[in-house]
Amino acid sequence: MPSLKEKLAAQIGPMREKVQGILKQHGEMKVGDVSIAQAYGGMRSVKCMVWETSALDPMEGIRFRGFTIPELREKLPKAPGGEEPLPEGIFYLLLTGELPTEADVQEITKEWQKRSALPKYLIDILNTLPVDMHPMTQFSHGILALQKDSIFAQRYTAGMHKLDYWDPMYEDVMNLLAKLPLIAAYIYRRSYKENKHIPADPNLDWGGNLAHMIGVEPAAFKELMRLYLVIHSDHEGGNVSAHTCHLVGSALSDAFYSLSAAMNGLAGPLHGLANQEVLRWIMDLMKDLGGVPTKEQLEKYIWDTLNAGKVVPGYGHAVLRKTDPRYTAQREFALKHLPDDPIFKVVSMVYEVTPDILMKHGKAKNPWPNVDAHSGCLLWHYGVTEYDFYTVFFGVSRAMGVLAQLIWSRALGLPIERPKSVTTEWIEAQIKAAAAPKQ
Ligand code: CMX
Repeated sequence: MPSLKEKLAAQIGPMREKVQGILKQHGEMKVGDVSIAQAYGGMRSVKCMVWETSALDPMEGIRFRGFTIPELREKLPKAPGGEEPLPEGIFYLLLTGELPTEADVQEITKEWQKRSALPKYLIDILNTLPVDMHPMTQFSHGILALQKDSIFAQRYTAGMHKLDYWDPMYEDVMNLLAKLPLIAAYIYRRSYKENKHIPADPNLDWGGNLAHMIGVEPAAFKELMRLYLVIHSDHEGGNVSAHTCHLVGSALSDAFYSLSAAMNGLAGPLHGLANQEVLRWIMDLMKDLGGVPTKEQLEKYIWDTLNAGKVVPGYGHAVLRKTDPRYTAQREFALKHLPDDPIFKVVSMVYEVTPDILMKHGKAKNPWPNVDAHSGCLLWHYGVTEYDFYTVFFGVSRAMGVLAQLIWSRALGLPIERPKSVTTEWIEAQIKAAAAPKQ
């Protein structure tokens, strides 16, 4: 059986040839135009980036290398006795485009265990941070600190051929992914559990170990972690965390610089931080309304949120135009494992009433829930109630997608990103020129 790295190495040559052929024969073919509204409006739908690992359809939702979430829940290898897919399997798929065997997945588990030890300097740096610093800030610091040991940066300084970039990038990515659950758990336990830490269990997989080191032992929570880490891993290339990783990496910044930057984008409330905002909003709502609200109370609460000029967290999306399949997967998990949980009840009621209200409100292009509308209630159910931490789980997962793509970006020799910006003055001049009578 070829190792993951050997498999990847064998794919890189043919893929390089394919891309070079496309560029040579069709490089001038147009794939889209950009309007003034898109230039001012966050570049929505502008096709200007290649992202191999996943693709997002507005109506259907995400496909990872062509596979939907239900397909992956069925086809990816599971932990012994488990029903949810192992995150190691999605990483294999994202990187190679092929479904892994049980043996492929076990190899990754072992490889990540081997590379997982946190260096003392990292622990020392984390220990200097205020314990009440937001966990995402601590997480970003931790990832950045590991840059000290970047193999890519060392090999670049020593002098490396362009065609070899992918190799040390692969090594850095594997080292970084191996360590992320330990960094996350370290931050969680120092912030909320009196700095008392739980060592990794060498018999557990990557996701199961994260659950274990957080300190939540029920088997169902390990299953939740595995599902969570799979479904949050990638969402094509244009979202803020993915695009940030891609952009920073294009300057040949290594995986540590690139992922740390990506995490700073994920920490924004319109992106990954929305998962903590959802739980904060639900907790405030339940406090104000004295528990699970009536439908009328909930409708009024949502209108009050909108009328106060705030967003309903967990609803809307820049690309999706229907319920996010990542939401649906989590709802299925809740219906199976925690159907009577009061917060799940509120989440379900919010799902019943919010889309209609957002449609009446008339602003959001997508009134349906996204991934973040559901994740917090599952974590809360198993006792992870510190919702400021939730985006770190998202970050551990998102690292797999953006770093798999980062390896491919270096393998394909994608250049430094440098789109063209324009001024309002330039735009006005274009409008004037277009309106002038033709000579
Ligand atoms: N509640 C209230 N208003 C909303 C809204 C919501 N959930 N979603 C969109 N809108 C508003 C926008 O703020 C915007 O208002 P203005 O015209 O006043 O600026 C208007 O509707 C149009 O926005 P849009 O084109 O539908 O949405 P965008 O592509 O600009 O933004 C998103 C997408 C996700 C940032 C937005 O829907 C939002 O803020 N949702 C709530 C936060 C959230 O759940 N984010 C997580 C997204 C998933 C993820 O990345 O993790």
